[in-house]
Amino acid sequence: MSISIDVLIESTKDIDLKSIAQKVKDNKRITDEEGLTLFEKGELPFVGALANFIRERLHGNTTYFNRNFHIEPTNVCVFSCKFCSYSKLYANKEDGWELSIDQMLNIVKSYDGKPITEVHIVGGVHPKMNMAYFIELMQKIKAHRPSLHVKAFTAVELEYMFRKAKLTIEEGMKQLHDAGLDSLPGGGAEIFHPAIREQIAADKVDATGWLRIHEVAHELGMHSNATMLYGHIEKYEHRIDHMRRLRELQDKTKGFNTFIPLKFRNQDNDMSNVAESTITEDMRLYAIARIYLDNFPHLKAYWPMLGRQNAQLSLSFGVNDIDGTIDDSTKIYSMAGSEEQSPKMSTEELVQLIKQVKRKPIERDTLYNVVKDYSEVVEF
Ligand code: V47
Ligand code: SF4
Repeated sequence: MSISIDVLIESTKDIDLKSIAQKVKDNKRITDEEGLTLFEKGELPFVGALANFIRERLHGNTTYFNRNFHIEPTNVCVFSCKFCSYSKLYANKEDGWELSIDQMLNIVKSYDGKPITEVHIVGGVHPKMNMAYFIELMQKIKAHRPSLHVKAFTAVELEYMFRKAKLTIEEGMKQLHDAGLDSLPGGGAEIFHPAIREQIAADKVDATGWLRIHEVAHELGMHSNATMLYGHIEKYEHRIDHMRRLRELQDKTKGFNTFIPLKFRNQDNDMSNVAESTITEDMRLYAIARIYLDNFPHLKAYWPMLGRQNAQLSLSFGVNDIDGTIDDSTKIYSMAGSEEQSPKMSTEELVQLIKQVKRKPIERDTLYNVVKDYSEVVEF
């Protein structure tokens, strides 16, 4: 059983932390300064108790997952993010892969008859894979399986596509939406603050561009996710700056579904000299994100990156979603040294993982409509 919020407030000596705990109890928004205070002074049990309180208030014991698969059209990329272990520069493209439309459609067809609700399509930024290419892909996927939710393209891929096609964001987004694009994943956000972004992802879309693309998607009625790549050279203030920009946009559009912190992994990239964050820092970040982002309905732990046991642990630090049953075509993390080298988990395994820590497993679709309650299911 979790600690009572009244006991927590009562027993907290530090006056700043006490006042934050009171705000959480009263369902009031914390300020940027208070967010920073949590990073600087909030120990894991304290922030964890607050995040747990918020999670219970929002979702009870429900933990969501979905049934999806990933397609990565290419790992060839015109950009050169320092943390990326996955991309092959266009100049060295012989080392990379490029899937044709038919190959991608065959991946979709390989899930025919399986109860999958979503395809997640994200890859490198290949100069030849343009608007026309992806419009055709969207149309063919929808013609084959109209009910499959297509969550595709980071703002980085979209900005490049629209720029090459000489389209405004509004025009480009509308064309893709009309062709079948349903929502946007949260990638490419990294760290918005220019002082850090210029050091780790200098040549791709900046914060303003990333946020504007998501805003336009929201204006068209689409939903999206937001990520933050943390645990490298950023400071606490940059994390708060990042989350502040997201919270402001969410106040305006209410179009974000979930926030997904992505732990920096240091294998085989140009930032291998940077140590990875500790599990304590990871859990503190989840908890503080849950407290600060009061207008984000969901907080997701991406289990292929964190590993199964840490994903379970995160459910006690504000997380209410552990993504999906991903097949082993997801390479971006395994190539960077993530916990799961071949991330594949059956629905049964995912359900057991959630039940083991006394949470209620609920399969959702991309927009968090309930597909199936697995609390009582024993036969798969
Ligand atoms: O933007 C790249 C990250 C992201 C590394 O919306 C790395 O449901 C850690 O956005 N260490 C792409 N992270 C993936 C992504 C995503 C994943 C899962 C779910 C959703 C969703 C979105 O992968 C990139 C970047 O931040 N990444 N390299 C690395 N070395
Ligand atoms: Fe390209 Fe994405 Fe890797 Fe950056 S993170 S180099 S945009 S594939």
